[in-house]
Amino acid sequence: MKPLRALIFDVDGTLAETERDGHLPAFNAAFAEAGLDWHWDGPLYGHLLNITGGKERIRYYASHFAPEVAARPDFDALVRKLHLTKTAHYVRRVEQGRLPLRPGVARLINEARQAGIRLAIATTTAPENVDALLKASLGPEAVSWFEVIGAGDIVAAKKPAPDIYQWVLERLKLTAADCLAIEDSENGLKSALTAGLRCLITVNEYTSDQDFSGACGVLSDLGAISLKELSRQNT
Ligand code: XBP
Ligand code: MG
Repeated sequence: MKPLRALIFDVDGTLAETERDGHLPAFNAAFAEAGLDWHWDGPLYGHLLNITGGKERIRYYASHFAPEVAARPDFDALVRKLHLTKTAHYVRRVEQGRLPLRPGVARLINEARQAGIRLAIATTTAPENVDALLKASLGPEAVSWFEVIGAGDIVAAKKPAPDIYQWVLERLKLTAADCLAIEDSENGLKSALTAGLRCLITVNEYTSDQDFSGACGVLSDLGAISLKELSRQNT
């Protein structure tokens, strides 16, 4: 049994309920600001979440629901602008304290730090979103607690591809067997498993009906699991 040496956290849906309370309203605010009559509601967003990456999600939506916009010669520039605007709206919502951490997350992060277990992030979201969430929820020093933050476009192939977890493992200089991934979605689970990691799932309203075959555990949240039990998940 290899001792647990690092926890690698996913962000969206795992650290906080960021999709429902952050990204979705931020996307809609960006569309309105751009004068687009696009409005993503909860059920549609739940479907669109199968596409990881905000820019990729916008592209997918336009190609399927607004082909006339996708055909515009300035579409690439429009996607970039929409995503920058959306990220600004998201960060503002985070900084307003509207996205609290999910149960048990802060406690486990503190317990891991006290136990000398290293921390990292492997997420599809933009790095500025990660910084904002960690600072707003754990304080200005919190970003430095995570030795490696793998986020957004740092890898070309996003989840469910394993690239982001492989990128993080390389910079931690650890093997997959040394670490445990904590995720919320089927895409995130596939990414972690393909990278050779054991993965604990904490479900949320968007992911509760997904297929978590291969996960070492599926929980409603981290509120009741101790670091010791978490360490045992890594055997
Ligand atoms: C979830 C994602 C991200 C967010 C939106 O990331 O797929 O794309 O939905 O963030 P995670 P961006 O791996 O943390 O679950 O618009 O910055 O991509
Ligand atoms: Mg997630």
